[in-house]
Amino acid sequence: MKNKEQILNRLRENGEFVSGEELSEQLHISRTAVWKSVNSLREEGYEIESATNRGYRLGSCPDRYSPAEISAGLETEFLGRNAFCYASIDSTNEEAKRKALSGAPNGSLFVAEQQTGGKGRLGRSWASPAGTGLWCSVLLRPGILPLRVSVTTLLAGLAVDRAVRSLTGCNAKIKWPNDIVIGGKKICGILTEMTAEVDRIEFVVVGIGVNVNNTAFPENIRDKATSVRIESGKNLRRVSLLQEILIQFETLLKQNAESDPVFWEEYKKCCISLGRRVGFTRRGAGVTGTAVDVSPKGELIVELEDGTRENVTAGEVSVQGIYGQKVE
Ligand code: BT5
Repeated sequence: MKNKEQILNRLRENGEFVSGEELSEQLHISRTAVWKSVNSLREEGYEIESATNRGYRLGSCPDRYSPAEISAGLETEFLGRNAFCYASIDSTNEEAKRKALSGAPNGSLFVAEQQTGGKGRLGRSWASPAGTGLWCSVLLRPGILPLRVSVTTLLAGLAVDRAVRSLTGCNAKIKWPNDIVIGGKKICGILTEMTAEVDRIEFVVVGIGVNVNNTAFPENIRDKATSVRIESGKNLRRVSLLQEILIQFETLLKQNAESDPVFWEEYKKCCISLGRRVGFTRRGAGVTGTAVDVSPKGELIVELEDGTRENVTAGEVSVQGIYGQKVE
């Protein structure tokens, strides 16, 4: 561990003033080295108070993604324990896949301040400007996956929903299968990708994009995108949101939530698609109906005009009347 990280840990653990002498003794470095590290931490945005004869005390920490910030107070067992942070990257999903192929462990987290090639489903792009959002991916190896991989997206969706609700009090809803919306606009999208051999899943990457502190959006998504900041009026610490999502997601994964009716009850309560008109394609033809339920496999159950019901998997389903209109 670098001097800087060790000093940060000591100050964080202690919470009060720690003398330069104590730090230098504990870490076996000179007082000058302590002082240099403190200054370097200040340059990174850490507020570190110093007082004669008392030493240094940690004030606020920057809202920047770093392994030290992410792991501070993170109460997970494996999710996010191994964190890779980038100032800029093409796509955290792509990076997660690259690192998965070179052996990154289960639960590894990839997070970037900015993505230059952020992706949505079906080749769509995901706007990922610097400094405002949470653009991250987690790598899951088979042991921890739900029986059906598609359910993983739903678990991640509920984890984000719970985290946003608990940190902001906003009435965040899930648009089946992979969007989180507040007041009719999208704050989050989830992209789950799988790498498998004929009979065996190698790994799954769950990419989560949340608009956290954005105050404006590009023209093409302005009427359907919003952010936690816009909806709650609060500037949320992105690292705290990330930690809460990781805790919630890991809890759901470890509980095998999809085999528990209580999970489905909560999911359906949050699912804004139910009771709405939806459109999807069946054998190349457009079909419309009303979404009435979600199956235990995570499919959307749609009632067609003739009263028959169809189970729709997460392919291309459009839910009408959500974006661009207020939904309570
Ligand atoms: C999604 O796709 O909603 C999945 C988005 C996943 C993004 C994360 S970020 C971290 C990880 N790394 C990646 O490269 N991706 C994942 P989809 O349902 O296809 O929605 C995409 C559509 O949402 C676009 O066509 C736009 O209309 C709209 N969109 C793009 N950027 C947006 C944003 N920042 N906020 C809200 N809507 C957006």
